[in-house]
Amino acid sequence: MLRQMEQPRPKLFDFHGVSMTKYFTDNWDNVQNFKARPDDILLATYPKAGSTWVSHILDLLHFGQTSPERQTSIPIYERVPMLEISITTSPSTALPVYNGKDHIDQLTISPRIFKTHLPVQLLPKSFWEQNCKIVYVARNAKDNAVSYFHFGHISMLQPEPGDWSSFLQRFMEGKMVFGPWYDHVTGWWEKKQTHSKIHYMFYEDLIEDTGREIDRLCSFLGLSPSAEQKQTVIREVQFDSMKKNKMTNYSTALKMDGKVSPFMRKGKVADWKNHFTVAQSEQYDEDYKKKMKNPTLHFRTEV
Ligand code: PPS
Repeated sequence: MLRQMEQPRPKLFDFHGVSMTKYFTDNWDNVQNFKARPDDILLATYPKAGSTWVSHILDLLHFGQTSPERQTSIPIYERVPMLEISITTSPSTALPVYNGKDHIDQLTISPRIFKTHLPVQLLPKSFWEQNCKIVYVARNAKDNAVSYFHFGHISMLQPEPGDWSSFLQRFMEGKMVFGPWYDHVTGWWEKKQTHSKIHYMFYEDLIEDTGREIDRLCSFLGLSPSAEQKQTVIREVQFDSMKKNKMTNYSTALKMDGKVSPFMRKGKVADWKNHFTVAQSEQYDEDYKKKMKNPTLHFRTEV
């Protein structure tokens, strides 16, 4: 059997018009038949937009007072599992069998909180039928691309990222797991205009003022934490706290090689400036203008 980090990387293929790898499609029929509950809270993001950050915020807000042992004993990716992930056995893989949908079905907490990276058009219909609350987090494309590039080096569930310039080209072409960033953020943004149960957040806003964003989130969720509880949440979700915390920094995750690059890498806005050349940035901005046509959706590439 191959060792964990020597596994072959998965291939990208077209799946209902979106690039995917088998780890997110193998359990597709079950995922599409998922039975949501009206009080479920779904966190949706494009990969690398801050889902772990907001997972921890949501978990602390709901269970920080009543079940504090959760935060010290269960890794964040198990407290807030991912719906579509599915790892099945094969002779060439050393990964344990796991699927997010079964995990969620077995959760005994209420409300259940779980996440997805699916673009809006692929979300199972039960979420709309049950009118669940959905929190969407978006991050500016340049930083999102940089974070995704580094993640490609450590996640065995991703295709090889290649060098930065070829990765950026593929990011612009939408040849990424979960498809084009442009369609993802716009699709969810447009859905929010007609669906009141979607709270759309920006990573940059969270960086700028975490307390303000937690207040907005609480008002969407109908939560009223005490001032003290809110301060505790703000403190525990700071980048440095989460980076040190084994239950949030992914150091316990088998499918990642944190020695190459840590999961909690930088946690900043505008790190793209350390990766994009001037020419790449200009070419990118040109292409961005063509793809991002909705005048109401704005991203900040610095704060
Ligand atoms: S994943 O793999 O899709 O679940 O990744 P995701 O959690 O969505 O995104 C990872 C990036 O979010 C950063 N992060 C944070 N930034 C600021 N503050 C806090 N607390 C925080 N927690 C996670 C993480 O560092 C990744 O961004 P980069 O730019 O790579 O550092």
